[in-house]
Amino acid sequence: MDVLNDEYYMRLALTMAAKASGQTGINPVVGCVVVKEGRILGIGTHLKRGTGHAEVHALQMAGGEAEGATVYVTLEPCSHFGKTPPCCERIIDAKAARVVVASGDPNPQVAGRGISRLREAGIEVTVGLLEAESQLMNEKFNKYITSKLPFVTLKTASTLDGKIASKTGDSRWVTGAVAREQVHTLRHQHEAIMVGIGTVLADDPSLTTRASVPAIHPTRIIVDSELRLPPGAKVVTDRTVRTIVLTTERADADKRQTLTDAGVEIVISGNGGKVDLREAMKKLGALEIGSILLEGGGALNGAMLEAGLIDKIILYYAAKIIGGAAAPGTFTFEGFEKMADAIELERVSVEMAGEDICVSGYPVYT
Ligand code: AOF
Ligand code: ZN
Repeated sequence: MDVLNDEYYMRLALTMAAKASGQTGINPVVGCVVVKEGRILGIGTHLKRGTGHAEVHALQMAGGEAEGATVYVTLEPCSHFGKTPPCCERIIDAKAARVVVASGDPNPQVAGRGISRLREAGIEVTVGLLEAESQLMNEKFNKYITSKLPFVTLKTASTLDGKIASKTGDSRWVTGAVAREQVHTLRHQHEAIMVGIGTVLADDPSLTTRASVPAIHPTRIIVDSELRLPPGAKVVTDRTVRTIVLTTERADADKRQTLTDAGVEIVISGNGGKVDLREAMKKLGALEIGSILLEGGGALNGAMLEAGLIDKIILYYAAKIIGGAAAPGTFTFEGFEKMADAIELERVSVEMAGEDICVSGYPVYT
C-alpha cells in the first residue's frame, strides 16, 4: 500500500466533497474516487439529498473497469436503504479490491456496518485516512444525525471593543467586503439563518445570500416571542424563501392567521415569557433543519449561549474601536461573577479576512 498515493486520491475526494457543502441538506458531503493501476476511472460527489451517493456516481463512471480497483471515499459507505440503496452492496457488486475510508458514518443506521459488510465480502478496507478533515467537513451532519438537533454556528461582526453598532445604531459597515462575502458563503453552508425580531424591526433585512458565486438562500428563522413581525417586512413579502417564526402560545391569534396566510410558518415553543429556545431547537430539528447560522443581536446571542445551544462561534473583528456604553454588544446576558466561570472556546483559530480578523472556536459548556 502506498500511503502517499492514498493521500493524493483521498484529498481529491475531500476537495470534491467540500464543494458540495451547503447543498446536501441534512445529508453529509461525500466524495469518491475510483482508481486502478495509476489511472482515475471514476469520480463522484453526493450533490443533493435523495439523489445518488458519491460512490454510485463514481462507480457508474468507472463501469466494468471498477473490478479490482481501489475506491477512495470520504465517509464510510452506507449499509442501509435510505432514500437510495446501500453503497456497500454497490461496491461489492462492482468487485472492487480495496476501499479506503476517511471517517466512519455516525448515522446509527450505518455506524460501522458498512465497513464490516465490505470486509465480510472479502474487500480490504482501510479506515481513518485524513479522518479529521472529513469529520470537520461534516460537523453539522455529525451532530444532527446523532441528536436530531440543528448544529448552530454563531457569527458576529463587531469592532475590537465588541460593539455590533455605534451608540446611534449605525452598523453600515462594521467589517469590510471580504468578511461580508464570507458571511454569504456561511449562509449558503447552513440550512437556516436565525435572527431576533429586534433585527427585523430595526433593519428590515432580506436575509438572503448575495455571494459572488451562486449560493442557496437559507430558510429564515425569526425569534419573536410576542409576534411583532410586521406583515410588510421583507422576510414576509419576499415569498421566494421559506420563513419560520418562533413564538409563544401567547401570540395573538389574528396576527398568527395573517402571517400564516402570508406563507409564514409559525412554530410555538413555550407558553409564557420568551421563546423556549431548547424546545424550539427540537422542533426545528423535527422539521429537518440540520444547521442554523445565528446572526442575532446581543440578546438572542446571549440567550442561545446561556442555554448551551451554540456549537461553533465565528467572530469577525474590524480593527477599530467605536466605544459608547449604549452601543450594542455581541453578547448581552446576565454574565458570570467569576472569570473562572466564563464559557471558554476550544480549537480556537485566528485568520485574517481582508482587513478584518476572524476568530473561531467551539464553546465548551461545563
Ligand atoms: C454514502 N455516500 O454519498 C452519502 C452517504 O437517504 P439517503 O439515501 O440519501 O441516505 C442518507 C444517509 O446515507 C446519510 O444519513 C448518511 O448516513 C449516508 N450518506 N453515504 O455512503 C454518500 N451521502
Ligand atoms: Zn451510500
